[in-house]
Amino acid sequence: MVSIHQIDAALSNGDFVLYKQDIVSLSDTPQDSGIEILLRMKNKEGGLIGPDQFLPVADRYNKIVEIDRCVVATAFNWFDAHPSVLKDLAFVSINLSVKSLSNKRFENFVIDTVVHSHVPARKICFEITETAAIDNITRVQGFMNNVKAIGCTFALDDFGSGHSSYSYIKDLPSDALKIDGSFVVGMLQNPLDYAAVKSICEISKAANQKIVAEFVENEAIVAQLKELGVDYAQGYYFSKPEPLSSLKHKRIFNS
Ligand code: G
Ligand code: G
Ligand code: NA
Ligand code: MN
Repeated sequence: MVSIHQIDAALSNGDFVLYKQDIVSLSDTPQDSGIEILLRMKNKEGGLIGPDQFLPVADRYNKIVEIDRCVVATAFNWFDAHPSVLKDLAFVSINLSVKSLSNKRFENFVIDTVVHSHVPARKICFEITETAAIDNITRVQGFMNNVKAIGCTFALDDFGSGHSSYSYIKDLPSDALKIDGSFVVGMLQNPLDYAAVKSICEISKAANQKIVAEFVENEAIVAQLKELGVDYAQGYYFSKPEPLSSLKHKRIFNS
């Protein structure tokens, strides 16, 4: 774990770096695929560390909303500077902590950023990641409804694990569920994991939610997910997290 001083220093020195991982459409329309933005932090040695090393510390010191603000600002700045990259992306998912959603000033900042950007709002999906149970459901509903009103969508991240429960589908106006990767990796070996994936698929359909599976590591799982009606897959089978800036060079390899 890093210290809160390192996090503060990283925020003021611009040492947070955006990575991305592909989210691939499982229908026969690859143009529907998108990316998730993933956060990394530069450490003293010049290496990069992942969210598990700094988000728990940031959470304890109430710095999450500042980090989410930094991610949103950096991502929109980057896409406004590289608009052609968006032609190949159906959507860009950005993680927001559920704690940030209870902050009205953060809501105003998000709406202001989306409205003043050239990124089409319909291409932005916010993934709600939970480090804690939602303590003010009315405020979270307000955030989601106001941000949906300008055209963005929402996914419930890591669905089925931690605090994320079926009641959130009833209470929150989400558009997609992301099945927690811990159920997906071993779903062909472990009947309990398979049953969890299947039941989340069933409830997703009943609730008219798109379904995303993460931690998809092989072709056999892809085939099973297609059979269950999963819409999107993300994982090492398709691509590893890589710097967002690598998107600039994508066309060179494609054409
Ligand atoms: O990429 P990695 O496996 O390290 O990400 C682990 C988790 O950290 C993700 O599943 C996500 O929930 C969270 N995360 C990644 N990037 C961000 C971010 O920019 N903001 C927030 N709040 N959480 C993030
Ligand atoms: O918290 P969230 O689920 O958004 O973050 C996903 C994290 O899981 C990323 O940090 C990434 O490094 C990791 N990850 C991505 N794809 C795979 C995968 O196929 N298998 C495993 N085990 N981990 C993955
Ligand atoms: Na996520
Ligand atoms: Mn997840």
